[in-house]
Amino acid sequence: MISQWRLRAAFATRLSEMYGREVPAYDTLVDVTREVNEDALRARGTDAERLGSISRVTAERHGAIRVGTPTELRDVARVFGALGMRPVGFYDLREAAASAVPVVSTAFRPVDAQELALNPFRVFTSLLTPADPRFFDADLRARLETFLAGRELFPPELLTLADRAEAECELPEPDAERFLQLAVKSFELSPEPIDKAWYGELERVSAVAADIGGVRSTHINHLTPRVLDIDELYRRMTERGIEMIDTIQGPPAWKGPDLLLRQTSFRALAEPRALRLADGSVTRGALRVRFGEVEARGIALTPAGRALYDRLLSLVDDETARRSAAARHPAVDRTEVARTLWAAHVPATEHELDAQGLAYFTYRTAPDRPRDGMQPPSTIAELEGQGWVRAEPVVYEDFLPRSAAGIFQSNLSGQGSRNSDQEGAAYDSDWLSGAVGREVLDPFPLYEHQRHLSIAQVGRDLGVDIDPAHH
Ligand code: OOG
Ligand code: NI
Repeated sequence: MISQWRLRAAFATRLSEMYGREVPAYDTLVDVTREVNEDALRARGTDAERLGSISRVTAERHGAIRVGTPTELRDVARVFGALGMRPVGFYDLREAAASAVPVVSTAFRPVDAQELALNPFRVFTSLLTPADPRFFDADLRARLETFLAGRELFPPELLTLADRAEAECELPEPDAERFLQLAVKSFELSPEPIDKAWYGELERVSAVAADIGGVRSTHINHLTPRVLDIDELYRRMTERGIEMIDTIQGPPAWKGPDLLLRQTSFRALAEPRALRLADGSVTRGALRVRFGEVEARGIALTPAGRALYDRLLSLVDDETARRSAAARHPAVDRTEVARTLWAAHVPATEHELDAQGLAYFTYRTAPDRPRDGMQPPSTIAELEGQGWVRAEPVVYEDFLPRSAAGIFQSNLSGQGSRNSDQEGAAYDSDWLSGAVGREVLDPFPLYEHQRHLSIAQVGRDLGVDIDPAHH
């Protein structure tokens, strides 16, 4: 029998092999990532593993896919449900991006700590919003929905196997093999010719809309390895002559602990695709859609920490705009502005982040705790201060809407178009839960739950009732 986590790990590995064959630059990215991680491990020792063992980090990937309809999204949920992955988080990229990105998204991922430690594979999944009149008029919407209703992304055999794997939490070896083959195949780039006029019509609205609704299948858009030093990775990729996007999204490089998520990518590559012309003939063309992303993960922030992060993002925007307006020289370095603001507003140690309730930590009983028969104290702060417990950071397992929009945007060929006179269609997490047919989970309680479990365990270890409040 192949358990869910083994199925998930095997799927991630095979997807990686397939994507490396399709996009050779991805293999370069993975090689450079491995080198940077080995160097980080040499330089920083066990500290480099503070946010996950090197075996977890080396295997860690997130993919990105894009689908067109709620029905397709439901099938995606079945395929990932087989791998023990659930939809977590709601991201509205229509609002976060300046160019036309008519999608709302979630991420499928494992939710409990044990499963995440075994293999944290996750997939950022975006759903097209044809009902948003800022992007699609009634006529285009109708034709788009008809087109989407007529395609099948996943063969029924795959979905049947997926349902079984999810219900039984495992599959017998031959079925697991069949499941993996069919699942990986569903995310390959299709050789089927693309209707050039239809693709072009959608592309004028949005390159993302064309990538989703202009073709008859889905594909993996990128597969992202995790790196321990993203600034170093950016330098080394650039040295190798690979063109990177301008920035690293997310928090700036700074002297404090890694927080949330930092991401960057190499630019979308022109890939040969067969195009069908109006007269029915097929010609060779090229499309720039898929890119290579890399990420560095940090500590998960609490709602208060996240509010601080969001506030800093807008402060950075305002301050950059203010300085640009005042400067004769227009190139104000946003990164520099961000660094200064971070240093001024964010506590630079794990201990302070925890003490101020800004980030999530779990606690475990210290092996060298006092053994003098004294009664342990009952707050986390005292237990930690007196050497009874150690705090360990909880890694951020999710995404950031503004970064995601930045990643989408810096890889789009055109801006697309948006009719801002129209009122946008409203979507939220509940709507998406309805579309996907499963509850889209809020990430914060998941982190909170890990924290609580650890506090309960410490309480049992030490025989005390611990107050779970943040310090
Ligand atoms: C998804 C872009 C966002 C991330 O890691 O934030 C993303 C896409 O291009 O489909 O992958
Ligand atoms: Ni991504």
